[in-house]
Amino acid sequence: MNYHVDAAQVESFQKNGFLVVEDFLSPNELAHWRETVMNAVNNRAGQKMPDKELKTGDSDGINEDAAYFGKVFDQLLNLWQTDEGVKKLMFDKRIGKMAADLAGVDGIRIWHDQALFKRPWANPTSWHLDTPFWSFSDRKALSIWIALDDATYENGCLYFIPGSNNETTFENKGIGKNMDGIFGVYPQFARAKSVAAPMKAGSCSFHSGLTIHGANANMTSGFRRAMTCAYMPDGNVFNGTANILPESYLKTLKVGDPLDNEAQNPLIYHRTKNSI
Ligand SMILES: O=C(O)CCC(=O)C(=O)O
Ligand SMILES: [Fe+2]
Repeated sequence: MNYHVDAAQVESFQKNGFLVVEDFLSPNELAHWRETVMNAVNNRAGQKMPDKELKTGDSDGINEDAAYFGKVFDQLLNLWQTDEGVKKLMFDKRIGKMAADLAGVDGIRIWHDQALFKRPWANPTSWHLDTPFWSFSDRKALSIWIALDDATYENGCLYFIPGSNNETTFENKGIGKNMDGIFGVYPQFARAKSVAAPMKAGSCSFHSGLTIHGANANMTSGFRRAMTCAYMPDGNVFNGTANILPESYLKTLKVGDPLDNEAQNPLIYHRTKNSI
C-alpha cells in the first residue's frame, strides 16, 4: 500500500495535472477492492445511479448518443451510497489526505464515485474535461482512477495532456464522439504532446478535473475495469448545474448555497479535524 504523496509528487501533479502512483494497493488490497467493487456493481444490476432508473448505456440527457456512449464504458455512480463495502473504501482518510495534499486544500468531499468498466472492444473515451460537468466550479477539483485490471495501450489506458490543467476553463461541457472535439474549444492544445498512463492493476492515477484526458478503445477481448472517485474541495458552493444531484436535493438548492450535505457529498478528510 502506498498512501503517501511527497512534495515532488505534489509539484508534478500541480504542474502537469496528473500523477501516477505505482503500487497504490498491495496485492491483498487489490483483491479486496476487486471483490468489493464487483459485488457492489452486480447488486446494482446495471442501475447507473442510486436515485434514478437509468441503466448503463441509457441516454442520460448529457450525452446525445446512447448507443455509442453505452459502449465507451459501463458507468455506475455513487456505489458508496448503495454498498457498505465500497463506502468503507471511499471514506478512507488516507486517500482523502492524498487528494487534499495534491490539490493543496484543507478538506476533501466526495463529489461522486464511479466504476468505469471498458468491456471487450469498447469505444474510446474522447478527450474531455471533468469539472465543467459538475455542480461547483473549483480549479482544484480532482479525481482518483484506480486500475482494477492492468490498463494497457491495448485495452484503454488513460492519456493526459500535461499542463492543460493550468489553461483550461470551466467551458466545454461536452464529450462527443470525435476525439478532437475539445480542440475546437482549446485550439492551443491541438499540437500538444499527449502522455499515456499504462498502469498495473492496483496502481492509480490522480488527475485535475481541468486536465484534458481520455482513453483508448479497448482493442482486446478482455475487460478494463477501473474504480474512480471525483473529489470536491471543502467549501464549494452550488453553481446551478444539476449534474448528478438528486431532484429532491436540487429543489432545496439556490446558486451560491454551500455543498456540504453529508448524505450527498461527505467530507472524508480535513486537515484540522483528522490527524493522520
Ligand atoms: O476510464 C476512462 O475511460 C475515462 C476516465 C475518466 O474520464 C475520468 O476518470 O475522469
Ligand atoms: Fe474524465
